[in-house]
This record gives sequence, structure tokens and C-alpha cells, in this order.
Amino acid sequence: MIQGEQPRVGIVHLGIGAFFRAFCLPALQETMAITNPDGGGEWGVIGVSLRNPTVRDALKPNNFAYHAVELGPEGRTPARIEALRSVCFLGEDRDAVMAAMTDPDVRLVSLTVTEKGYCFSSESDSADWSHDDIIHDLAHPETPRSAPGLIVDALRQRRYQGTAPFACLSCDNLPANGLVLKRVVLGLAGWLDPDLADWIQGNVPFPCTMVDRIVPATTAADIAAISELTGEPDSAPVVHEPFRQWVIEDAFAGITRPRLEKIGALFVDDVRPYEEMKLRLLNATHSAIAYLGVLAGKRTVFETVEDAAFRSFIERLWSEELIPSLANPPKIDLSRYTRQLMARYRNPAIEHATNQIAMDGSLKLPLRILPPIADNLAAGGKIAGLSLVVAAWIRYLAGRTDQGDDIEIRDPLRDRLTDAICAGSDPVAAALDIPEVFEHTLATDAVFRGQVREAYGRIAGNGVQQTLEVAEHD
Ligand code: CS2
Repeated sequence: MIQGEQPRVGIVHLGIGAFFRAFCLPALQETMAITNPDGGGEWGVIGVSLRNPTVRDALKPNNFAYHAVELGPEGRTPARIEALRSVCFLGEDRDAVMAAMTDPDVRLVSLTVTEKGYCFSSESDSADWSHDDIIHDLAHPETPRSAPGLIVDALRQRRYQGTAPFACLSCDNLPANGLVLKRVVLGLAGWLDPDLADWIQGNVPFPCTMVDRIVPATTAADIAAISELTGEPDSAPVVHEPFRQWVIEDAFAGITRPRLEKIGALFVDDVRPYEEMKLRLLNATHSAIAYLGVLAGKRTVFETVEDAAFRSFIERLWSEELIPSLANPPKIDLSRYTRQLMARYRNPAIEHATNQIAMDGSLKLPLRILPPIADNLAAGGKIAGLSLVVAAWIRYLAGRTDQGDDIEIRDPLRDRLTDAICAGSDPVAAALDIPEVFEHTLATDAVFRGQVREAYGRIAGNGVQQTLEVAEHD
């Protein structure tokens, strides 16, 4: 809870989902409790929903306060979060969104819009010009609907008004997230007005970040338990694990920022080793657990890693394929990091659904599973375990668990993927030939193709459980 006066708004956040509310907002509130112990502070947040009004409508009755509840070994520990000053839904509150983004007091625009929200194409290393939102934003630059489009429009107005720019802080799980955002923003701006693109290039910082906290979706049971615990009705609480890690590139070009180092955030010159460590050790094994777990009928991460065959598969993935693919970040012991990860997965209070992590695989695999495969292939290292994960993803796209139950697939490329995989007689070839997921060199690598095909044959023939049990005794 914030003592005394409420903080002024200094941040606009695009994509006000559970992760931001369970990770960034508590961190900002804790920072202000240290830097402004008597209340006030300058890092209150206006949240923006780009797609629907659900979060705004759920939070409004409580004046945008909600509970972030830590699920630890001692049970549930709620924190009342009041640093969120308001939430706007772009579809209905566009003027308020633009007023906030052009307010000189706003010095930071942060984002959690997930991988797909960047509309980035690695092929062009810029905006994905065929993306519906990008096509829309180029045709209607004054009423953009993508996050990068909104940033371009706000920066255009700030420049016109003579207002200093804000820093753009991507808090999504993609390598070089700041750079990706910068490329798309510059691509869009350059198309609309090359002078604006030059101004952005020269004046707007896009620091990269690595964010880490496991935030499962809030369930109806969580909502009931939290209201009982706090004695306050709250229809939009969030739940999270105790762990958090925030590494931020110290590159704000003189723009004032919250002093997040006060709560343990690490400001560094180069975020890459940290984000690579997290993507390859945490997110890659999360996806492995997700696809293998869904196929084996396991509902949560906890349930999956409680099974010794799955746990030993994940441990071997770390030691034989993932750690060897990595550069060690300064002062971090990677074996210790993976032991800590397994303990986080085995937190019985966290019900992190395998099917939640499985979504958007066409965007996640190229960021977390395929780069270590490519690196290991180049270095003559092992890829058998990672190939099994790719095979499990293909099998998942076929839409049935090993018990024959339907799988609900959520992915922006869902129809294309499932049509390709279910149409022909060779699902592996059909999947590996999708260029948005598998870049040419990897897709045509005979070793990789062979290992995925072989792994697919094993899980299709014997099921995931038996495949992993046999592998455990190899
Ligand atoms: C997960 C991540 O859903 C997913 O893809 O791997 O959301 C993961 O929980 C976070 O990155 C943890 O920081």
C-alpha cells in the first residue's frame, strides 16, 4: 500500500496484462516506497489495453488498485498495488492514451505486448510489412492500432510540440527486445516521414531488458481465495512466484528513470548474456515442458516435473544441450541457476498451465529452441533433446494428446500450421517447410531433419511418457 499522497504519472505502459501487473508495477511501487517514503513519487502508471476493455473494466470499480499475491512456501502473501493510476482501452479512450503519451511528465513508455505485438520480421529486420496492423497503421498513421504505431504517433506529436521524447522500455521476452522495437519504430517512422525517423534515431533510447518472474493465469479459485484473504473484493488480482530478476541496459540517454536498482534490478552495459541465459535455460525448458506435458495429459508445469522421467529429460537438456550452447553471463553459475529453476518449477503453489505456455509456439520456438539447435549444429554438439521438443510441437499441432483428447491450439499461424500438418502424409516435412518458423539453413540441415523425424516417430509410436522413460535409462 502507498503511504500518503499518490504518485504522479510518469510512465505509460502498453499491454496491461498479468505479467506487467505482477512484475513491473510491484517493483515500481516498492522503488517509490524507498525513494519517496512519505508518499508521492513520479512513477505512477497509466496502462493501455490495445485489444479489449476487460482489464480496464475489471479494475475501475477499485480505482485501479488490485492485489499482487506471492505464492510461496509460506502460502499467499498479498500486496495492494496502487501505482497504477488508470487504465485506458485504445478502442474507446484513444484521446486519453495520446494525451498521456504526449504529457511532458511521462518519461517512459514501457511495453509487454508479447512476441506478436512487435509486428517484427526477422527477414527484413524491420516491421513486418504484410502484418495487418502495420498495413493499417501506414494507411491511418493518426489512428494507429499497433504498439510501435502508437509510439511513432506519440513521438511525432512530441517532436511537433517541442516536448522531449520518452524512453521506450520493452519488457517482453525476446532477444534484443529494445533493438527489435527500435527497428520496427524506425521502419514505420521512416516510411511516414524520414525526418521523424532521423529525430527518433538521434534522440530516443530503446534500452534492452531481461525480465523474469513466473506469472500463471489467475483462476476463479485464486480470485475467491484472495478476496477472502484480504477482506476486499478484487476481481482482477494477479498471482506470481517469489522470484524476480530484472536486468536493464543502462542506456537512457539522460532521460530520468525510476531508481529500480533500489529493489535489486541490475543496470548493465550489455543485457545479451542474461537474456540468452534466460531464454535458453528457462523459456526453452518451459516450452519443452509445455509440449511434452500437454501431449502426456499433464496440466501444469509442477505436475510435469514431478514425474521423474520428465524431470530427468529437462535436466539432461540443460546439461547436454542448453548450457553448452551459452556464453556465461558475468558472475553467474549456470548449474546453480538451473537447480534454482527446477526448484521454481517444483513450487507446488504455482499452477502454471502447460497449455498457457504452449501458445504462440510459431513465435516462441524461433527465439528459444531453434537458436541453441543452430549453435550446437555449428559446433558439432548434441541436438537430440531439442529435436524431440520440436517434434513434440509438431505433434501438438496435430491437435490430439497421447490419450486422444482434443488440444486447444492458440497461435497466430494456427490455421496455416494445422492445415499443413494435417493435410499431407509427412507432418514433419510440412512443419519444417514453414519459413516463418524455420529459417532456410536450419530447415534444410539433414542432421536436424533426421533427428526431428526420428523423434517424431518415437512419440507418435510410443507416446511421450514411454519415450521419456526409455530415454531416462539410456
Ligand atoms: C513462459 C514465460 O509462457 C511462456 O512462454 O515461458 O511467460 C515465462 O513464464 C516467463 O518468461 C518467466 O519469466
